[in-house]
Amino acid sequence: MEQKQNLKKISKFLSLVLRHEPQAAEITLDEHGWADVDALLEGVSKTMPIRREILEQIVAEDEKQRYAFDETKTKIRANQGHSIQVDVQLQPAVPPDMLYHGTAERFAQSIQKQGLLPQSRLYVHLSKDTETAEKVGKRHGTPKIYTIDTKRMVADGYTFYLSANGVWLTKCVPPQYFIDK
Ligand code: HQG
Repeated sequence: MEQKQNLKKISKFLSLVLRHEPQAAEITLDEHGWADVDALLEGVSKTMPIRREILEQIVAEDEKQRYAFDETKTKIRANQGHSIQVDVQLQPAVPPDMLYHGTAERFAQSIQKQGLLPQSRLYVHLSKDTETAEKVGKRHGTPKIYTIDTKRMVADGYTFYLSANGVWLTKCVPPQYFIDK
């Protein structure tokens, strides 16, 4: 059994390869974000050798369910979080009336002016509860949580997507949809 810390390190590298820089493992992703599992294992082995069973364990046990195999288990992709242009065939879905975005206080001034922008990623990531948003925000510094009036956004024609691992995504959130608490 691999140590938890080691699995985390591998998972981080997988995120890099499958969301942002496939070239880091000398592989390519297809238009739907899929990587060939054999090519990935071989490419990754130059940086950190991993066995297929370990990859399977990470896909099954990752705490955020970040990755998925296709039905044949010959392909793997990240469920969300990409910065490169791939179409992971997200399904539009109707969100709960409110969603949350965790960020850092130091971004608040800019967010208040511009709203939430995807920055380097394809979408703005929204959480279904404040606990999750808090964790996301802490990654960047002292957390600040925005409550979003998604009901009104839907009424105004904005589209939302639910990723395979339960993250809500949308292209942008203009500041008029922030609910002041
Ligand atoms: C901020 C993790 C200034 C935004 C998490 C965020 C998530 C602005 C940062 C997923 C802004 C981008 C994504 C504006 C947005 N001015 N700053 N107008 N609009 N920002 O990492 O949402 O562990 O790209 O608030 O759990 O923090 O990787 O996005 O702070 O689900 O699987 O710009 O990544 O998941 O940061 O995180 P990120 P995020 P994983």
